[in-house]
Amino acid sequence: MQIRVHDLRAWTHDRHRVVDEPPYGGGTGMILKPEPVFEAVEALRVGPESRVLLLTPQGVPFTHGQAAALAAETHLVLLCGRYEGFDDRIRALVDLEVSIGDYILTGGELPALVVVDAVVRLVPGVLGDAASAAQDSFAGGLLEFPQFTRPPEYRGLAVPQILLSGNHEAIRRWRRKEALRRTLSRRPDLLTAAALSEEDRLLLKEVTREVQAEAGSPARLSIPLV
Ligand code: JD8
Repeated sequence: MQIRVHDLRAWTHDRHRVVDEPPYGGGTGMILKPEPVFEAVEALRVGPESRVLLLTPQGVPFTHGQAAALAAETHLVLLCGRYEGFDDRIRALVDLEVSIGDYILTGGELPALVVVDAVVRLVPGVLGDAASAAQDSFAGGLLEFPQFTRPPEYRGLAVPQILLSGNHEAIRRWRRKEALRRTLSRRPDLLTAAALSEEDRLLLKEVTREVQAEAGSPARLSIPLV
C-alpha cells in the first residue's frame, strides 16, 4: 500500500501558482478555482478503478461501513478543499462526498487523514493481527467492553473478579453483557441497528433489571456537558 500527498499548486501555470479566486456574486474569502483541481485529478487517476472522494461538510456521514468499502478499492484520490470551499464544478470529478462530522474545520486535510486512518487499518497486512479489525466495536455494531490489565487493584479500584477467574466462557459472557450495557446507556441508537442474538436479548434483559435496581439507590454526581 502506498500513500502520496500532492500540492494543487503543482497544476497551476502562472508565476504565482494561484489556486484561489474570489467567488462570483460576491462574498467573503476565496474559493479554489476549478482548473488546478481538474488537472490534478486527471493526472492522478490511474484508470476507471480510481475512486475520487471529496471531503466536505455537505458529504454523507463517514462510517465504518464506508471505510470497509473503501478498503476494498484499489486506488483512491482524496480531494481536500480549503478557504471558503471550491468552485462547485469540481463535483463533476467526484465519486463520493463524505463528511467526518457536524462541526466546522478549516479544510478537508484533517478529514482526509481521518478517512485514511480508518481505511488503512482495514487493508490486509496493515494491522499486526487481522482478527482485531473484525473484532472491534463498530464492526460488531456495539461499543467495546471495558478492559483491564495489571495490577488487580490500583488505588482502591479493583479489576472485576471474573476477569481473573480463568473461566473463559464466563468472561466471554461478561464482556458481551458489558458491551451491551455501555451501548444501551451511551449509544442506544446503535442497539436498534445491531444484529442481536438470543443470548444478547437475555443479557440486555439482565442489564435492564440491574439498571432499574440502581434507580432505587443514590445517584452519582453527574455534570452535564451540554
Ligand atoms: C472541507 C473548506 C472550510 C469553513 C465553508 C467549507 C469535512 N466534517 C467537516 N467539517 N468541516 C469540513 C471541511 C471544511 C472545509 C473544507 C471540509 C474546505 N472548509 C469551511 C467555512 C465554511 N468551508 C469537514 N469533511
